[in-house]
Amino acid sequence: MRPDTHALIVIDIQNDFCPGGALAVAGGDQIVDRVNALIRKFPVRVLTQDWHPADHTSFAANHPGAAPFSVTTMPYGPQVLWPTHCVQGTAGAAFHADLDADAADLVIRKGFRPGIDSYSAFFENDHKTPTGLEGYLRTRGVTDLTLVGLATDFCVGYTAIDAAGLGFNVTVLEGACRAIDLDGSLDAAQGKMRAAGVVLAE
Ligand code: VGL
Ligand code: ZN
Repeated sequence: MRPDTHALIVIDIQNDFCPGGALAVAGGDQIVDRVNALIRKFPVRVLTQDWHPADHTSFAANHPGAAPFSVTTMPYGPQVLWPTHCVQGTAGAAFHADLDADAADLVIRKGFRPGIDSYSAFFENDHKTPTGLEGYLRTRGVTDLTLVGLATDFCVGYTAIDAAGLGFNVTVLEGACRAIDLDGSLDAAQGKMRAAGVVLAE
C-alpha cells in the first residue's frame, strides 16, 4: 500500500471512451485490469466521470453544420466539437463494467455545465472554474498523484498539468492510459506535461 499522502486518480474509464462507444479511444478497455490492480494499492482513490447534459456545447450535434472533431471558438478559447458522448444517465456515461468503481472514495463528475467543457478534473476549460477536487485532496492531506485512464491527450493531460500547477507531485502511468491522438495531440500533450514537471512513466 502506498503512503496515505498518495492518491490514484482514474480518469473517465466510461463506456463511451471504450471500443463500441460514441467517442471510442483505441484500446480503452485494455487498461481496466491494470487500473483495478492499482486501485488496490492506493489509500486514496478518486474516479472521474465525464457527465454532459444532452445540450452540451462541446457536441458537434449542437452546432448546425459542424463536423465532429472540427474546432470552434468559445468565449474561453478553442474547443474541439466532439461526437455526442457521456450524456448524463446513459449507458455510455457509465463506468466500464469491469472497472472496480465500488472501490472509489470519491467520484467527481465534470462537464455538466452546458456552456463549458471540462477536460481537467480540477478546472473547467476556462482554466478558472474549480471542480472542488483540489479541496478534497488537500483536506485529506494528499501531496502525490498518480494518474491513469482516458484519454492521455485530453482529460488525463489537462488534469496532470493543472495538478502540477497546483503544486502536487504528479506521475502519469502511460501504460495505463490510452490516447485519442487527434492531429498530433498526443505528442503535444506529452510535451506540455513534461514542461509542467509531470513525470511520465510506463
Ligand atoms: C474527453 C474529449 C471529450 C476525455 C472527454 O475524457 O479525454 N475527451 N470529453
Ligand atoms: Zn466530454
